[in-house]
Amino acid sequence: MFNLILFGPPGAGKGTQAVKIAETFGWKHVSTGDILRAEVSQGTPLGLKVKSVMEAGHLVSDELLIEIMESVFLKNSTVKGFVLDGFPRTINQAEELDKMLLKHGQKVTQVLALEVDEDELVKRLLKRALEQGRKDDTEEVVKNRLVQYHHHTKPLTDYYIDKKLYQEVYGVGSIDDIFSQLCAVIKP
Ligand code: B4P
Repeated sequence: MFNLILFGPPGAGKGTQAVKIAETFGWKHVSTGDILRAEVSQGTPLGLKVKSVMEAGHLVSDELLIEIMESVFLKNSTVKGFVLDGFPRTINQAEELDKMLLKHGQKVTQVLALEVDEDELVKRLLKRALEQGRKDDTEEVVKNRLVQYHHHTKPLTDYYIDKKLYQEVYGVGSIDDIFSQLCAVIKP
């Protein structure tokens, strides 16, 4: 099983590229952001719990995310690979992911990080706010999401560099060009 983590700040294009990678390689795309948004829109107990946290641009608790991911792995034990988009986002999540995979005789295979400068990230997310009206794409919340990223998620870079799994891909340019660069470095 190929376990690819697509890493990067909010707005880096993880979701955009993860869909294309999953389709091309026949892997399962798992976006924790999409999973949580679906819970919110369906008004489930989990959705009610996380709605205000997400709308403020904060991270949902590690406990909940780990529970969600455990059930994703259990339900998809026969897939050829996963493209993880938006998970892990904290060191604790990364450690728990390693443990979860180990239980099934698996490990993280590769971590690809999309590198995009902050002005471009803010521009993209504010554009999406106009187009899609996502509640966490307002200027104030976007700034908070970037703060959360630098504080909680960016430190994962060293975690994966130490494991020799981490590779950067420049994430500015056309979606197709970035996709080609990603495909060139994915080694299934
Ligand atoms: P996510 O849904 O993961 O939100 P994101 O980081 O903004 O990534 P997204 O996939 O939306 O952006 P993308 O780069 O694809 O998370 C939302 C919230 O859920 C978090 O804030 C948190 O509260 C919660 N959450 C999720 N996972 C969690 C976890 N593990 N732990 C705790 N909490 C968690 O695209 C951005 C925009 O750029 C799009 O409009 C796209 O069309 C555009 N774009 C993409 N590529 C482009 C390119 N090359 N050029 C121009 N525009 C481009």
